[in-house]
Amino acid sequence: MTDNDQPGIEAAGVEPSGVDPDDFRAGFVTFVGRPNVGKSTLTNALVGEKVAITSSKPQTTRQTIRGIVHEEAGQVIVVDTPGMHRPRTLLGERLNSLVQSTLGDVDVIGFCLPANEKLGPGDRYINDQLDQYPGAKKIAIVTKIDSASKQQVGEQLLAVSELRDWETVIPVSATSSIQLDVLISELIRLLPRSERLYPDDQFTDEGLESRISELIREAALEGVRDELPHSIAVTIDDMTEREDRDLVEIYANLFVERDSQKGIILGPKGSRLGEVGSRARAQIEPLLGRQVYLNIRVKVAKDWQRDPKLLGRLGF
Ligand SMILES: Nc1nc2c(ncn2[C@@H]2O[C@H](COP(=O)(O)OP(=O)(O)OP(=O)(O)O)[C@@H](O)[C@H]2O)c(=O)[nH]1
Ligand SMILES: [Mg+2]
Repeated sequence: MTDNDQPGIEAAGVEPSGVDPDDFRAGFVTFVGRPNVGKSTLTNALVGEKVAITSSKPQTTRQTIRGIVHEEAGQVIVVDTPGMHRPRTLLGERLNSLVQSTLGDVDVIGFCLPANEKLGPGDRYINDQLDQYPGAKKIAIVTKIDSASKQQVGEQLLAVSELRDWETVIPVSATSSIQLDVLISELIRLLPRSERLYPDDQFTDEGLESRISELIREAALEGVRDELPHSIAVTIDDMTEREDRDLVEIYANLFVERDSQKGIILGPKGSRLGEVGSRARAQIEPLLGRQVYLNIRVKVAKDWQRDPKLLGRLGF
């Protein structure tokens, strides 16, 4: 029990909660790491709302997405980024440079490394890149500790500690909510004193259309294998509120790179696409608070990941 919990005893300038309003902190944090290490899942868990899509396929995230964590002591703006990797396509190169341009602007970089995989060359490559951003404070986050043994977690913490002089190293699990409060308070501690940067009720700055196209892509990623996840892109053609009914009509395009992939996405008699549509709708309806009619057209944009013109049209 602190003094502030006792009725009538309040230090000057300190609110009953013990938070000094003059010490409010706010700023930007970016999670970086290899694809699939859990950056977006962690972003969502901290924000408390799904602002970024996640999947078991590497390279799920393709844009920087801001999620806002509101706490009494501060506001953490988490910038979720694509995973960094050795690029094999023009898309891969664009994603890496997107991450690099984000890193130059943030207060804190959180390097995510999974507890259940030994530190490898991909991690060392990213760690070396971090030298280019002396302006950002750097912490290491050992993710997915629920899926590793105590010994594995211990060994990973040790290995990670040796990479550089981190401000702190924190083991967490986003899916089992372990140590997320510790991570948030450490992040706030490392941010500059600042006014709130976003209104209290805002959790992301992603536009609605972009969130919807991402939810469709997430639904389409489920159950596809090999190269196909990378080949999927989704755009929204049209979104119309029906005046005669409480309904929003959404027309989306789902792009793949080859005719053979189109067949896989459609499935026998279009059954697979139907499942993708209902999975996506189940997520979009609560987001809009409305009933949704969703029409997804599957189109081939040949080798779009390597085609500068098509990449531009798809928003990269
Ligand atoms: N067991 C466990 N799995 C997790 C945890 N966090 C994420 N995952 C899983 O790891 C996979 C990848 O998660 P994402 O959050 O999409 O990973 P990412 O780092 O954003 O991946 P990219 O966007 O592709 O770079 C998904 O299947 C998640 O469910 C965790 O704390 N524990
Ligand atoms: Mg991601």
